Amino acid sequence: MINTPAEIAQLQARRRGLSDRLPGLPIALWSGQAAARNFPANRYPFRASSHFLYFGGLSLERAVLLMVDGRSILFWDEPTVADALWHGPEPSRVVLAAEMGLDADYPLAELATVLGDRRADLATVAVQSPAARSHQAAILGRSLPEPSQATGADGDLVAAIVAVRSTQDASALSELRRSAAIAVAAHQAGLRATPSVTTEAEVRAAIEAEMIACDAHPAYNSIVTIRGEVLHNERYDNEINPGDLLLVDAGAEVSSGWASDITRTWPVSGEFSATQRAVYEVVLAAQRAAIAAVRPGVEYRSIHQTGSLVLIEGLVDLGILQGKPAELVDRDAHTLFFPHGIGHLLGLDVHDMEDLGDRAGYAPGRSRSDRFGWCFLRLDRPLEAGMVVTIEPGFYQVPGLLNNRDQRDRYGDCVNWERLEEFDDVRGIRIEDDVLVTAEGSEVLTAELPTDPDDICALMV
Ligand SMILES: [Mn+2]
Repeated sequence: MINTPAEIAQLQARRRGLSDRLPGLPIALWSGQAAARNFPANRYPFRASSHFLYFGGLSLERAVLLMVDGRSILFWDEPTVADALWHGPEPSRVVLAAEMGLDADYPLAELATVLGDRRADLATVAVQSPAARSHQAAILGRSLPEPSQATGADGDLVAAIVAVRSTQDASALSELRRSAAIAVAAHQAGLRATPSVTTEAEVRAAIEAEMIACDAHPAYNSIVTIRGEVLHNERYDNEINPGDLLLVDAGAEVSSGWASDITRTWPVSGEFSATQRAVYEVVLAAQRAAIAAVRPGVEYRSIHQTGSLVLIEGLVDLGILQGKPAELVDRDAHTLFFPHGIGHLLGLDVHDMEDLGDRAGYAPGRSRSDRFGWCFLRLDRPLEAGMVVTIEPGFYQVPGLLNNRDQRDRYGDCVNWERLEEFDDVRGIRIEDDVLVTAEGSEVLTAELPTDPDDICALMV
């Protein structure tokens, strides 16, 4: 057995939670299928779509989970003799259906027959895999828009999925904790490796080796860079030298699919310069203030606001910004150095449910701001106990922003440009933890990895 009896009961509870929100509506979730590299048998790694995984509990390929009239049914083709030859023996469909806690199982080709005239009412979520999406369209007899554009029964399904998946149950939390622990160990391995290697690629290797040794892998393309100001830097070809800050944003995906997402920034030499330390302390103060504000009922955007204010206060104290902090925040002056949102939902996906556009991240009736900086806020909802979010403020000197004529005109009076030049060894700093909203406040799932600058450096020896 892969799933324990408690996990099977949890899967059944998830499916009941979904069906109860959509009485009478038949629901089918497709798992998707792997993409070929150059020929079908040489494939990119397969991972089932997160909605299938969440309600089905196993990462089966070319499978459909049907929930209809209080029953949950698996459609999946038994492995062939050739499959057994190349991939070894696999459990039969009936065994897998039992592991998923399902009521029945059929070959995939019987989906249309079992659905019968309920086919016309069927609701689903479009999957990424083009092959699986055409199968969806064939079964439903209609084309499927992107999930973010879903309307009618599909739109109702999206809303119900968001309601169920937004807060994490006991099984999910146990896997999220496991994923967090692996990401912590991976960062520790990266810290230990730094003094003895010369390239970003080697630090990345140490980090990802730790994940792979735990039968996990990166939940997204790791960022391991001395060019931290490139927000989603996915290159690893720089040499690392004393004097550089290394920004590492790396999280694990465990075998069950659950993710973690941690960022730390450390000095390659093992010692922060005075200017690096000063800015690091400002980002850390912003992160701590934001985490301290996390509790049920609080609007996530107010946490972004709190972090931004503390960041500005620190930059005013350092003489980089000038003016009254509250007024600077109102003018969005923090976006010069902290242009992104303070975090996002975390779950099976690192940006959980972002395949649904903003339908998970934004409360009904809300949409993205058109203000620069605020437009990158990925989460704008009141927090609820059981949600897991990241808190990840940063400070970046992005030449394209700081030298932009409009920004210069707008914020020229807020910045002491001469003073800023003294901080030219600070290109990018981000500090990110994974935070569970609890009834009382919050719990940092990644707290085992310190954020204090001395404690971080102590892990490098
Ligand atoms: Mn993140």
